[in-house]
Amino acid sequence: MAVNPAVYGASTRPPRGDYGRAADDYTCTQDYAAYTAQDHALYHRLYERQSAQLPGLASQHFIDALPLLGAKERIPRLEEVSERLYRATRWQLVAVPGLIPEAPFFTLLANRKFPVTDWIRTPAEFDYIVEPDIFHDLFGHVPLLFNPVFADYVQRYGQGGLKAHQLGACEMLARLYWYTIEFGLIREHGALRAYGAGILSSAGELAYAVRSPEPQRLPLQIERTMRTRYKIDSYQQTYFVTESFEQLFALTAPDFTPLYACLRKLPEFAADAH
Ligand code: HBI
Ligand code: FE
Repeated sequence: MAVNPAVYGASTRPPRGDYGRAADDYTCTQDYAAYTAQDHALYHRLYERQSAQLPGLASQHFIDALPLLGAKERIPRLEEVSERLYRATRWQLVAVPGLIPEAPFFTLLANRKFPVTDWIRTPAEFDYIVEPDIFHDLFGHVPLLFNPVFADYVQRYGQGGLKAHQLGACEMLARLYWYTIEFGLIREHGALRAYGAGILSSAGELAYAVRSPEPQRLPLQIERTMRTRYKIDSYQQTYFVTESFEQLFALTAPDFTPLYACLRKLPEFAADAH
């Protein structure tokens, strides 16, 4: 695939969407030497901006685990973080070229391997990026994989995903991912906090999700999340609040097969339905 110089500048790293370098399971190697000084500086700026606004807004589990990512001044080596993570919860990190199809994505999660996109956004995308990049995947997702209960939840989600794939129910299960792993809120000591990676890696949505009177916040309920559509190009209008990671894990214990059959007959909720 040709490199678009307008997007990639002088960087020698492979372009986003270059899946030619990926193995059959969609994993690739993190070409660490290809990151430019500008790439590392951008990671540092993103990290500084996000970490400064965590107190009072992010889950304490997330805040406590964040330093385990290592130095904030440069893009981490995935292998180093992976080794630390493996010692903590037996999860590993693998590099991927970007979004991958559902079946291989679920297979990795079911095997306690978290796919991390290996490229970083451009400086022009400092405030907003459509696809996940290494900052979203690492900063947003990896800290909570150091939490044993949350880590088990993500694995169980992957196992459920493989089953949903066979049942043609990925859309319903993807909503559960969206409203928990990406945009979940949690109540900690009576206060609302964010644990979803999409919120935690967003410059503006963190304060909005936790504090704004605008969006509605519903108690986490599997049936309702699976019936609720979501927007990918704006802040969420509905968030779901869990009481604990234990509750999250317990809610996903049942086999969803009969639930999918039941939900197919029910109407969906719009992203902003009350
Ligand atoms: N691939 N790399 C990557 N990261 C994701 O978050 C991701 C994906 N493929 C599929 C996918 N997410 C969604 O279908 C999940 O909801 C279920
Ligand atoms: Fe994500």
